[in-house]
Amino acid sequence: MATLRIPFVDSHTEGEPTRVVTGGAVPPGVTVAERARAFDRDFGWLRGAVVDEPRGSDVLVGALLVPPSDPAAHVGAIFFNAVGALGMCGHGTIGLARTLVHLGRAAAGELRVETPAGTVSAWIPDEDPHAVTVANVRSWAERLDLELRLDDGRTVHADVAWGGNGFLLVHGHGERVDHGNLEALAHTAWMCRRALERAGLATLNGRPVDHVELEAPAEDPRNHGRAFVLCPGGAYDRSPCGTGTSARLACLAARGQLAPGASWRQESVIGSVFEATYAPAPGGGVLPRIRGRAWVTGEGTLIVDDADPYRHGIPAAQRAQGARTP
Ligand code: PYC
Repeated sequence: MATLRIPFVDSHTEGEPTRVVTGGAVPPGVTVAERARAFDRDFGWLRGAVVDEPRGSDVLVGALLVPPSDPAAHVGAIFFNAVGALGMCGHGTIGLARTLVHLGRAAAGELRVETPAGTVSAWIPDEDPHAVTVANVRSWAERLDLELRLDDGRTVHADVAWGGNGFLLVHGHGERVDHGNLEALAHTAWMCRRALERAGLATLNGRPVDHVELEAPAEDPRNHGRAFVLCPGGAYDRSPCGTGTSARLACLAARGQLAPGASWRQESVIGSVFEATYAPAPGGGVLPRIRGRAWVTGEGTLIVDDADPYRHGIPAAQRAQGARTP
């Protein structure tokens, strides 16, 4: 019987986990975007083995290290979750940077990471063993103040924006954005996503608008905003979501509500915080910078035994109903 061994390092970024796969399979392609398409097409077995139950969960984001095509990049990374490859992942980039420091493969300074959405920089400071600042890809507001009618008759207003992934940012939803209200938040977010699909507006930049951010005022007076973020597979982001915060900066900038260089502190639904700023981007939109903290939580080897019926994960259809299901 063959046994595949997959080395990994786990971390969490402001509560949201990342599992970096440090060796093994490399999907074919030249750019990381091409490799991510090959990953989605032919490497479902690896995705399932790394992030699906029983080794992982819907919450977990994987990061597969691949060779970059951008000569300026130090490393390539395909971020992925229960559904497939992501365009970019802010919390994942922070976790990846801290993981590479932990492994002795990166040091204080700039780490450039090619992702499917473009090359981003992770700035690793000398003075703080957990912080990383990510200079994300260009982000922009595609539509502001869409009116959407939900299945339950509510009307909400929402923006569509790109932050490395496609986001629907919803205001006026009437939900309490706190940890005690997760079921209602997930239900409302799914209804928003369905309403966007009905409106025929669920793609942007050739990618799905599959992340939903329910906005709310900050609870802590030191912060500026709060959000519940529903990820494509149905899990909610425990961190404030780096690409989601980038999308929010783009909308704030488009409305003239946040000046370049001004600080925006975004709370997650569990109260963890990313600190963000932006510079105007040539060609429109913003260039976000997101600062957060990550901790390495484990390292080891996944064992994928040919005799194990769930070696490539438990298929979604067989998993318990609940968070994944609208
Ligand atoms: O931090 O960008 C992010 C992210 C995307 C999905 C989960 N986290």
